[in-house]
Amino acid sequence: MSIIEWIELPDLGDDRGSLMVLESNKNVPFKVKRIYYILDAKPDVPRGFHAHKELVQLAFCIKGSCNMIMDNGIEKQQVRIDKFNVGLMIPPMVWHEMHDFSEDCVMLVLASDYYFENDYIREYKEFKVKKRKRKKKKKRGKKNNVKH
Ligand code: T46
Repeated sequence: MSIIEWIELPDLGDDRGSLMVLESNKNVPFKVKRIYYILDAKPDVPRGFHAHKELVQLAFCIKGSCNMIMDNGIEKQQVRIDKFNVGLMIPPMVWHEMHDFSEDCVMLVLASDYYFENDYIREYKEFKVKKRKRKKKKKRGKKNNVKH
């Protein structure tokens, strides 16, 4: 399964301008509990460098653009978020980094939970260890479910 999942919003606008709508559990595939935005990010100062244990997020550059590196511990991909109506899903346990912000970039992020610093894994080594542990646990679960 790809680590890149885009959510595209239809533009409900008309000749007065564009209009985009985000609705919990409808076109946003989770219940939104928090919204934050990032602006005036410096083009040469990357951000992110963490994974979340449980949090699910959806990120749009409603203005401008930036690169996002997505890394699930096995596969790593870089995409450019550059359409105001196309957001990138950030699932749990995906290491993500934002690079090369355009000067006009306004990033809007919808999150499935309130802010808990405890949910962050900010050390790449720790992220890899946790991924390995989860993989082993999943394998064990599958083995135990095998019918003989
Ligand atoms: C993410 C990427 C895409 C809060 O107190 N409440 C909040 O809701 C947020 C988002 C941040 N903070 C505090 C935590 C830090 O002391 O604000 C400070 C800066 O946050 P951070 O360094 O985590 O910012 P980014 O841009 O590296 O990451 C942010 C989000 O934190 C993160 O969840 O996935 O954007």
